[in-house]
Amino acid sequence: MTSRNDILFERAQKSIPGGVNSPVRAFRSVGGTPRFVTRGKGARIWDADDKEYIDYVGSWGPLLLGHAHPDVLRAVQDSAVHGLSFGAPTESEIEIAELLIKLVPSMEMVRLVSSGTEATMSALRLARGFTGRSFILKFEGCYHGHADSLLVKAGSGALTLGQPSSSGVPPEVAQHTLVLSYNDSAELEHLFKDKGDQIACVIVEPVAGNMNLVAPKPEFLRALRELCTKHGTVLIFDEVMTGFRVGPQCAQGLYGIKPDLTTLGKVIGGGMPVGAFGGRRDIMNHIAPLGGVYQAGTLSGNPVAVAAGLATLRAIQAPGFFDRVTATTKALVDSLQVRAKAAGVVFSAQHVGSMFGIYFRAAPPTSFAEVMQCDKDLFNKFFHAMLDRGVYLAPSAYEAGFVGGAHGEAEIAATLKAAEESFHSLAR
Ligand code: KE4
Repeated sequence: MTSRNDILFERAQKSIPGGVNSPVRAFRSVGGTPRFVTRGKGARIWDADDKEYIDYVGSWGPLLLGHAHPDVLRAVQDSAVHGLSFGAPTESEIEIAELLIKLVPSMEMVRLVSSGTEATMSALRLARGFTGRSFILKFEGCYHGHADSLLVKAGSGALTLGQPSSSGVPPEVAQHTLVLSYNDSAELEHLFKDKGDQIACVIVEPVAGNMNLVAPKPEFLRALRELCTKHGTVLIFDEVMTGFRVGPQCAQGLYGIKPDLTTLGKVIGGGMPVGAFGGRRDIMNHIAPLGGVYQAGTLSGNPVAVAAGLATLRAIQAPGFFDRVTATTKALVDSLQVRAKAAGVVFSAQHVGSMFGIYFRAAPPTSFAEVMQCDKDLFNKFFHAMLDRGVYLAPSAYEAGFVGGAHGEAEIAATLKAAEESFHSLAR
């Protein structure tokens, strides 16, 4: 019988480029037909054929609480009955701003937007306006959304599709984007010695999650902080993915490094469109209407989206939440490696908090170059073997995976059973 996913995908491609509203969803690198999701509950989602999957994508990170969490649904419904959007300030925006300032160590002021891309794009403009400089520094394989300046050697969907530097970005723009290797402190020292006083900002994923997961070397983050301080460069931690994902105080709390600005998204909206940028008050005071750096948004701080975000941020403060979700992720990662070894498959895995990486390579990569050494074909085979067995991993070798509070012993046991069978199917 023809799958409804195939029928829907064929129909979608007639009206939507690639049949999707975000490229990485198209299964282009893993092959096959994307699953059209009809509903989600807890750690599980169902596709158009009503097939059930244990979900490790979680909408690419936002669903830390799991799908359709009752507290979040109630908050959305309670807000929506009073209207969807006003284009005027609301008290809930003050509440989420105060909560983010309380939870994020470096945040003194914060502005809400509607996506991670808007957050990073705005933070970049703010850093350039604050310093009067034009150069920005990013790292190969890191993805910070699709603003022009940032689509240079980017990760995530750009890397997945094999076009890390997007067409359509004028050379005059791209030339101001400097790119170095993630985790390479020597390159960093050399560049800052040469150009440090011309660099407006460094934007970095404090734990890289868009070239698969690459953990930071402690000396790398320290070098970034020291060099930015020395040269008056704004250090931006792009915590759109790591924010409240790697720990209760984000990556900056986990590693004890204070950036000057932080960008957030995903978890802080709980599945609804919320992004944010914030940090030092003396920098944020340059944002309109206070200062000369313009930034705006019709739906910024949307009350229904903020209600979902507030409910999520409050629910994850529950005693033991982060310990439990981190322990579950560790158990998954450790057990996957045991099963791969038993099947004779060259495989490694690691996690930071509740985000994890799996690699068909003997050891977790510590750089973009090492990520490129992973066996992508074997990943693709493993992806489909797991999908067939009801486990939904990210459809790309260059993405991280996510465990949420709804993943329990049953989900982990079922995942490991599917993995054992999948690893053995690879070895054949
Ligand atoms: P959005 O504009 O997609 O909300 O956020 C962009 C962004 C910024 N910074 C980081 C560190 C990010 O990971 C992202 C978005 N992440 C990808 C997944 N790797 C979103 C998935 C997609 O593009 O469909």
